[in-house]
Amino acid sequence: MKTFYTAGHTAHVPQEEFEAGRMTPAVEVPARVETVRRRIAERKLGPIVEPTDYGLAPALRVHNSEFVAFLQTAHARWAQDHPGVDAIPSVFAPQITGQRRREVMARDSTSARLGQYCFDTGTPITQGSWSAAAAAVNIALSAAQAVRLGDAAAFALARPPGHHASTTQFGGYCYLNNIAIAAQFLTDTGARCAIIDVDYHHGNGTQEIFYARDDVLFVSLHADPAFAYPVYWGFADEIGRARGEGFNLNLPLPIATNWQGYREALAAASARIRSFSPDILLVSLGLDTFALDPICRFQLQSEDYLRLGATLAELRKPTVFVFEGGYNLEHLAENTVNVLEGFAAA
Ligand code: OKP
Ligand code: ZN
Repeated sequence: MKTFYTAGHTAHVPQEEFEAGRMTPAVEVPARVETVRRRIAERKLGPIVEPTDYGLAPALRVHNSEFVAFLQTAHARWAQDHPGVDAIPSVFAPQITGQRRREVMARDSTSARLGQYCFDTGTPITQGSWSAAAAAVNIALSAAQAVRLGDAAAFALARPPGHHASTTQFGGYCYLNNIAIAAQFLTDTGARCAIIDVDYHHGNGTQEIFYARDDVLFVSLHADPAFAYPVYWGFADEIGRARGEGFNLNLPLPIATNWQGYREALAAASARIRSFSPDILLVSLGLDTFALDPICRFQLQSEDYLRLGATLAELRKPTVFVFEGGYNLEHLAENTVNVLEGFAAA
């Protein structure tokens, strides 16, 4: 299996996020991808390949163009007034709509723009966020292209992650939705795509992007939003809208879910994917379901990731793995490679 990777991600070095009333050290850091890259090389999983540049057009198929334009210049604008600190929004006013919002936006205030295009305070825009986010998109697209051209599977070892980024908002450590852009790119070539999101957190951005559509299936296993981030999304009654009704499946799971509980939900997810009959499966591969993850509360063990990979392989579909969360730097590489090896061995 090819792994797509570029050192471009190291330009994105968030310092701190605002969480639970104070600034805390960032957990979505360059070492995450670097440790996984080293283990893939050690385990001889396959070649590590630089991505191709696809430009911005694929991202603009799923994201609002003003949102993307803002992301590109946000740090430079912010730095004029706040040199040396990352950009984090401090004002959110979703209730201000219509004419008043247009007036405020016309004033072009960076603070209003940040609040408009972001939904949390945990996703700082750093000097290198844009270039890294754009590189992550190219990684996901390159992995998608490899599978489209006949590889049985490919791994997009990308950061920052993407699954929380919606059409018009960044958040949850995500700026551009790597997997949604890849799925749209494949759909545009005529492939029928299903996305399974196994990150601990609900992929609210991916859900939103495809919510009213029946051509891309979104299935997510995640911590119940009743107790977990992203709080507002991921409930079981979010089933899609209009033509998309029945093409969004959320499987919220309780605190302390272990492999026994996880495998049951995975069986339900697999059944829906089989009935959808995709040409290509895309996996939002978060490893933050691990028992020792510092910010999450599930109980999967390292050997369970071999089982997860094997279960995904049983779907017998060309598969694009796209890296998302996972914050235990000691075990992240082992767990990630276990999924890929479990998949390849099945
Ligand atoms: C990104 B990915 C909860 C704070 C949560 C944001 C988590 C983003 C996770 N107390 N902060 O899905 O792994
Ligand atoms: Zn996560």
